Amino acid sequence: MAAKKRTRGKPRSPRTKSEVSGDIERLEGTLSAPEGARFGIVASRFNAFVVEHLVSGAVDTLVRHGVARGNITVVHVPGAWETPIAVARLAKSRRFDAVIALGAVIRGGTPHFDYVASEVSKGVASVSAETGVVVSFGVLTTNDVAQAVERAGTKAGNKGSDAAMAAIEMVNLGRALDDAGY
Ligand code: INI
Repeated sequence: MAAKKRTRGKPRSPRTKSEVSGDIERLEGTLSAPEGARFGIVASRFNAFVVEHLVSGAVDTLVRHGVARGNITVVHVPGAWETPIAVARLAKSRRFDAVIALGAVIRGGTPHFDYVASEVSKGVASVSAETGVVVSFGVLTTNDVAQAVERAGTKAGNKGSDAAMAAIEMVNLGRALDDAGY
């Protein structure tokens, strides 16, 4: 069976791997910079010694995949709790194709961690659901400092970089879905 008819002409850039096998159409975002796409990063200053490595990882990944530095905006907030409001402002401005939330919530001796971790994850997820703008989640929630450091560019990779890759892929997937008329 033929692939579903594209309604908006040829994609402007190779942003999707599209493959039809049998009756199955597959659409997947690529990892090359989506043409002209703008990325917002919201980074918390709390636990900055960790978060700055997430920011560097995210920026480095965006740039290495072809995003122009001028298309990246980094917004700093005091702590993870304040992240959703800034993510929402960027998303609702409609001037960003994707927003990347970065932070580090590290468990302490009180229940404070649970409130902050729960609200930042729910808040960021709701912005994505409400606006339809791609929001990727690179906020660490760890039991201790060592686990955070491991995920900020040492032995467990860099979750800022992972979040940036997810953002690129999802912007490309969104454009592919637009092209396919979905
Ligand atoms: N903010 C963080 O980003 N990470 C944390 O680990 C953290 N802890 O554990 O307290 C944290 N708290 C601050 C919070 O995000 C707010 O900035 C603060 O409560 C003021 O609203």
